[in-house]
Amino acid sequence: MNRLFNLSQVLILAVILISCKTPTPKDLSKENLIPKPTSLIATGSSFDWTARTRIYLSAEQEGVQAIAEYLTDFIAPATGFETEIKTTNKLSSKRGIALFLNKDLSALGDEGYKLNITDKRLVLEAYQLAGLFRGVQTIRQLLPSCIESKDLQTGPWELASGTIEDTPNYEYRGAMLDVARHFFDVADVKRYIDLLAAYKMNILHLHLTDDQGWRIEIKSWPNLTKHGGSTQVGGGEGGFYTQADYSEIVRYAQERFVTVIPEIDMPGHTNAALASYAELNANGKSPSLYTGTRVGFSTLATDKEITYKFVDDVVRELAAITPGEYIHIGGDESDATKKKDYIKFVDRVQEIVHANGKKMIGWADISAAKLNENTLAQFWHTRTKTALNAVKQNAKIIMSPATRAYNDMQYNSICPLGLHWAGYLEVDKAYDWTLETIVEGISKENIVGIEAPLWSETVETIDDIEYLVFPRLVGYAELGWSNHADKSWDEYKVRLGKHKTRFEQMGINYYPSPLVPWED
Ligand code: TNX
Repeated sequence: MNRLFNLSQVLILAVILISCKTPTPKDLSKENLIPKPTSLIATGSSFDWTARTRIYLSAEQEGVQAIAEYLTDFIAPATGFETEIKTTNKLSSKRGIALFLNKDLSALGDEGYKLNITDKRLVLEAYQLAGLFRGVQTIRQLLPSCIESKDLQTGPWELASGTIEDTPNYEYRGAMLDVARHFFDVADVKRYIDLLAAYKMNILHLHLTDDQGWRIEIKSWPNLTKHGGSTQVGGGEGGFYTQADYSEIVRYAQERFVTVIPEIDMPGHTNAALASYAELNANGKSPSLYTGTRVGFSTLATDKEITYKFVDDVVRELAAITPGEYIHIGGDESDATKKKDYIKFVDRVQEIVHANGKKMIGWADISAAKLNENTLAQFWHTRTKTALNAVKQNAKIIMSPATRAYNDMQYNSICPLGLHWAGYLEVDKAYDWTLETIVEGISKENIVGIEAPLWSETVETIDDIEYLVFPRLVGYAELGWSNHADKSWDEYKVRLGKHKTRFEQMGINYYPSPLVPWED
């Protein structure tokens, strides 16, 4: 037969064609990254992640392998690729993906990273592991949205070429979840952590106790969960985390470079504890469990020694399973505690927290007491005096102004979930403010960062959580991370709108605000 080419010639040609496939021109500056990176230079080409792409690590960098595996696990369902991870000491000569720590990049800090993408290589480097992990989230957003799918997709998996150098503006970027008013199980909390991590947030504040429920096992006071954890708002069955459950949450968060900050709200918001142990009550009698939504009616007996034994036991057990440096002691809305008793209580609790090797956070109401310099005050309501008092004492502020940062505020008057005591909070209002100008007299050097609380009086399921949190959380992530001079709602809303398919592929039950130009 008179064939033009024999089989081996065809194969050689095919290999040449595949390896010479011209990269699709792509414009990195047109990608819709959230949070917006610090600096970005586009080079007009693209890197094609194929089934043959490998990830190279440099030998002996502990922890990098786990991040590479997170990335390969993440892309596996949609791409079907089993990306090979290899260690090499010739990193710079390899085609493909390289992931490594670089001790010369200390200027990037703990969470900054550098990404350099050409048609042949994708290089992610950082000073610390957290930086690599944040950079992986950028890689994630540079891939097509259907990378988020759990089902096999066709690709191609091209990333626009260029260079990104990126560091966070604020070190504290968090979200709170109230698991006391309604309880959420470990799987729900993991989902919440995944959503935070996708947008480079680094703090999960768990509001573990309140009038309606005590949600963390304390071995020396077992009735707290046995009785105090047995119900929730509306009278449902409630629930609690064993210490092993909590440790599992902490571990899962750590893998995503998210720090868990546990809150035990005191001396008010304590009905569940008071119902569980009569001796914590001033009159020595236990109240009934409470399943309504009023606030400000309960208080620990601040002049009984047993109260401080209780606080010490709780803080000690919690500190032992909390690797993060902070314990949150609540301190809000203690309307049933006399002011002088409240001050004495906060002073003593601050000492207890320190004696157990941790630093204290409290809602800014705690600034009535004498705050240590390493205590953080979380600003939440419109009484700015609380935050200004804390700053006067050299304490730093976590910004959570209810009118702007409360994920449990309704978007508008027909929103089926949430409250509106601090006003309605549409997605534009939630984004269009700055941390350093929201309270007069408090500037950047006084602020550690931002936190968006989600109180759960009206929130019962993970779908409910997602509806209130998305898309506002994405904006909070940007407010904490990015520092771009041209920040504006009009620019941001377009970028946000382009995350529609991504949200859908991630299975997020988001609020499709009419103010956002959503685009497939
Ligand atoms: C006020 S904000 C509270 C919470 C409520 C919340 C509802 C704060 C420190 N305390 O007890 O759940 O309002 O938005």
